[in-house]
Amino acid sequence: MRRITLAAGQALTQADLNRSGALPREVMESAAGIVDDVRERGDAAVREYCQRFDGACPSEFRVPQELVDAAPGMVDAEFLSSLRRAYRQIREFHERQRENSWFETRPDGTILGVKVTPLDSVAIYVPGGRAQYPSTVLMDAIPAKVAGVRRVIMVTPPQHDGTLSAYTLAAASVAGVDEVYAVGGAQAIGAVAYGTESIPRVDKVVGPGNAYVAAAKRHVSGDVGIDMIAGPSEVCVLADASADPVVVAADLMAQAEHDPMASCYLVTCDPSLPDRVLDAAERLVSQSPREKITRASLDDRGVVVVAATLADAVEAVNVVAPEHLELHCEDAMSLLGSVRNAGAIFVGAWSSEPLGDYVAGPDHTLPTGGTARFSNPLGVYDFQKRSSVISYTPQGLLADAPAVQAMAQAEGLWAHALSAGLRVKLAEQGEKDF
Ligand code: HSO
Ligand code: ZN
Repeated sequence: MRRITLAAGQALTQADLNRSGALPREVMESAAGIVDDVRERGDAAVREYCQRFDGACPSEFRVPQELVDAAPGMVDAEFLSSLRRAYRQIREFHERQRENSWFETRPDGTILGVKVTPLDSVAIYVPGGRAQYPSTVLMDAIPAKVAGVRRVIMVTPPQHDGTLSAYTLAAASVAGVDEVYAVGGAQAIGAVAYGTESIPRVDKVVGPGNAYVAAAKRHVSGDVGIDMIAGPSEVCVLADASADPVVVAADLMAQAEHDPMASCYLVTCDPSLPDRVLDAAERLVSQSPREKITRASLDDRGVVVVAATLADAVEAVNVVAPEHLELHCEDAMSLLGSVRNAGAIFVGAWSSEPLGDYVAGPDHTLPTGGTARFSNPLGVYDFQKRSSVISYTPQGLLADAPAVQAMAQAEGLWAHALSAGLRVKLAEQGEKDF
């Protein structure tokens, strides 16, 4: 891990972090080419890319519903009951995010409000291939279902034999996904954005994926809704002298093992802690079946920041704006007020980040790459849209029309003034059935 030592009052900078934020141009171009080809040639193009990138292409992209329904019976009982526990807790958490329509009536009877409507159809992208992420199925599908989306389809790359894992299908069944398609990569994003003969076009596509998926989402954005562009996973542990170095090491490794590109940050005001954490990590990592990935992430992308005071350390965390933040400090809850930028905040040493990955309830699709400065965890709000509602009475019209006329005149918009002015006359004549 690279070490940065800050003098008292010295701020961490983006340059110190050396984050490779933007998607490489070759990736953007290649993903755009695939999406455009799928848009033009439909299933035939999807088939070709599927064969080329996944090494297999199912004869039908749609996974028969009987297979999805049967999947919970194919997985071990402990996994299934854990999945159901996770489902309940994630659903309960997301129920609180549901936004309701609201209306208010002015004294003159005019009604104003917001009508909240679920999106008609969405696609959730679930990464696949080597890794299996049934947890991501729950995290992406549950908020959509809680929002009231009628058609939630899932797209995920097939395994080398062209099938999907029973774990992923079981999660789709438990989460109530309506249709499952064994298709991944940029070609899946193109398919759900524009529709093909066998894959439906949807209103929005969400969920994490590799750089090609992210680039494809950026390319289709505007024609179809997207959530955030997800980058590699990140964790930042803010620790003081009270932290247990072995626990901190395990938590850094839990993120590092996702991806050689995952970024782990250790921010501390205890100069002796980093070496103790790194020693512990060295001992643990050799026991990991994912040693290579974990090491690559920690060695190439890990950063240790040693600040002079706890307050400076918290400010450094705000500059990192990590996807996940763990607070391993005495009286961790008291720091919460000064943390401004983080996707999910795990307060206190008991709050292991993997609890949030799987079962706690909050969503694990979170802003990465510093975007926690301005964006949110995936939530029910991503699947609901709002329409303004405006309903005037004659009294309301008479009160507001002069302002409309004056402003329309200033803007040189004659018919705007006419539209309000005509109604003033009608209201004054007491025309009721207009
Ligand atoms: N930590 C990952 C989510 C995940 N972990 C899925 C395990 N499975 C990104 O938030
Ligand atoms: Zn994880």
